[in-house]
Amino acid sequence: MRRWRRVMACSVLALMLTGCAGQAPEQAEQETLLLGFAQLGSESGWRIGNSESVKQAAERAGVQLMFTNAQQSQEKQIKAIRSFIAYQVDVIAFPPIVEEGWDNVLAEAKAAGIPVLLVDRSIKISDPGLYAGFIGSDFLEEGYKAARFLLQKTEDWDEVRIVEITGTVDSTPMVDRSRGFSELLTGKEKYTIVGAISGDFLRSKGKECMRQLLKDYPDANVLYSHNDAMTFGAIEAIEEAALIPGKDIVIITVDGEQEAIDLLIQGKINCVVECTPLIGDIVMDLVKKIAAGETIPRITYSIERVFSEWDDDVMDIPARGY
Ligand code: GYE
Repeated sequence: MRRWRRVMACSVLALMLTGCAGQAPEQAEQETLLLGFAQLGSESGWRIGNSESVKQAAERAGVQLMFTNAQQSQEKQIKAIRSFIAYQVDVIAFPPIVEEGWDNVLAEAKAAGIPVLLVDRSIKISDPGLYAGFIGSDFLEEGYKAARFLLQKTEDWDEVRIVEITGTVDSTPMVDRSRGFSELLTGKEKYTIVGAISGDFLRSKGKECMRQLLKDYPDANVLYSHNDAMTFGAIEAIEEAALIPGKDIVIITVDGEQEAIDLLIQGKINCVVECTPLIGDIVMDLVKKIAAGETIPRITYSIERVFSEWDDDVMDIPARGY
């Protein structure tokens, strides 16, 4: 077990970094596990829900949290991790914004004896010993789920011309959601992905991308969007073009934010592949195990479902919480 440490007053940590899970004053001198969490940004409702989940779970679990927000910059994320190393936190957890470029900073964490948990997104790395494990969604499976819905929905169509709005280039969800989706369509002649552009998981860019895609491929009849935020923007562009979302263009989205479920109920979205950001409690469990020197599974996947226009229970879907 690494140095579980005497915790300084929260206000001192807060000077250095934003966000600090509350600690009752009488607990302040107890041995407490200190977790550095380097969030990647706040690009979507999903991400904001994820940050909340981590903060609330830390509080529930009595874990002292140093929480940073890199505002979509890998450089800032690396800087935050370096500050956690300098501060000698017990465990570092972070969702890597992209897959490459982590070798040096993770080698530094290892040299400092600080274990690392990958949350939400994964990495490509030469030495797999540089992190303890991964907790998040199976993005390849999400791509398969999206394709399975489409195959069934378009069974009796002659031609399926798909436009794809992808997430942040070289991020795990972007790579695997694309790969899983196209893998199941390969070799099926009537299916063509006519155009794909990255909308960086942002609502504003989703709208821009869809405007461009409708201009370039006016005969597209399906949109596969890698997250809800971009889908919301794309729906605005579709309606601007006097087309009916969910009818003229079949829409498949990933995440399952409340707003996406509402649009599914309205018939503007046809299929929502769930990807849950509410993984804070599992993160804390794993962090405690790692800090106690226990081995954790290499991969822990969230259990997720698909919501679609064919479900009888769409009206009864419990509030999503993000
Ligand atoms: O789908 C998107 C967010 O990495 C799974 O990132 C996450 C993705 C999520 O911005 O909304």
